[in-house]
Amino acid sequence: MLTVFSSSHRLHHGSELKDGALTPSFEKPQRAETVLARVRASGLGEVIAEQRHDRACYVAAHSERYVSFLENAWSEWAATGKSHDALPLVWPVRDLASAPEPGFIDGKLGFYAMDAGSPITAGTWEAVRASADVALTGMDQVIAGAPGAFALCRPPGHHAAREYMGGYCYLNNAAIAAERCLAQGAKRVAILDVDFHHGNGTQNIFYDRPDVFFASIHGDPRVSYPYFSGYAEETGRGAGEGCNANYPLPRGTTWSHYQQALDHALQRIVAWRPEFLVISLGVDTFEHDPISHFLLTSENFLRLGQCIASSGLPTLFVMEGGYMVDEIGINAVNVLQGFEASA
Ligand code: OKP
Ligand code: ZN
Repeated sequence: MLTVFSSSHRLHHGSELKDGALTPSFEKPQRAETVLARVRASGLGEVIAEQRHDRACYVAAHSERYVSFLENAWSEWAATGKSHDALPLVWPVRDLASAPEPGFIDGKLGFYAMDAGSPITAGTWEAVRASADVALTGMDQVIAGAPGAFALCRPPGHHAAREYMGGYCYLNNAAIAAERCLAQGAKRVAILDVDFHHGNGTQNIFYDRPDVFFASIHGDPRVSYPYFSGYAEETGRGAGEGCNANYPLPRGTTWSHYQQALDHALQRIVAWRPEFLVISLGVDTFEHDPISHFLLTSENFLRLGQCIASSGLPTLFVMEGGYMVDEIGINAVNVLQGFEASA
């Protein structure tokens, strides 16, 4: 299987506000390097660089003003004399939700963010757009006939909604890839999110859409980030009613229980008859992940890839989370090798 990788991811390394303290982000450059090293060591296949895509490919999944914000945020922040990471500190909650976009960077940061987990640094935009280009380049391979491809994206994307960043995510790489299929003539695309955290951003982007089916298996939002979405009752809206499926699972979930949700999600996807499948591939469901609470083993990730292959769909794997840096390469590549062994 072909892997797409961009060295530009190294331009993005920042801090997050965690448990009340500013600390180096769990989402660090070493993550992508570890996965890349495992791809090469395992002989998975060729590794190619990303091809630059038109900005319109990003605006397909986001609003014009949000993409402009991402492009300009660092220079507006730096213009106020600051050189450390930009993080939001005030948000438009409930009764303030219809406020207009502020004209100053401190206000814009909160307006376009769901949390203080997505720092903007000098190199962030260049890394973010390269990550989206990695997903687009991988999707182009699958559209051209590859049965599977791996977009080794960093930073990740599934928490990024049409108009906000959050949870280490800025542009929604999986959503941008799905929009690419539709722009190239596909009628129906499915996205399955197996990251530990609910893919709230992807759900937001496609919530009222009948042409994209979104399913997510994740930690129950009652006790797990992002806390405010991912309930089973969220099934889509309007023309998109019935095209959204959430599988919230308790802390401590092991493979046997996980696999039941996975089989159900895949059955629903196959019955919906999509032309392409995009997997939001987080491996933070691993038993030793430092910020998550499922108990999958490295061997279980091989099974996960096999189950995905059983759908028989052309599949793009898009890297999302996974923070046990010593193991994420093994676990991600296990999914891909499990897929290839049974494709
Ligand atoms: C991004 B991805 C929990 C802190 C959560 C943000 C997690 C973002 C995860 N104590 N911080 O979905 O892997
Ligand atoms: Zn995650």
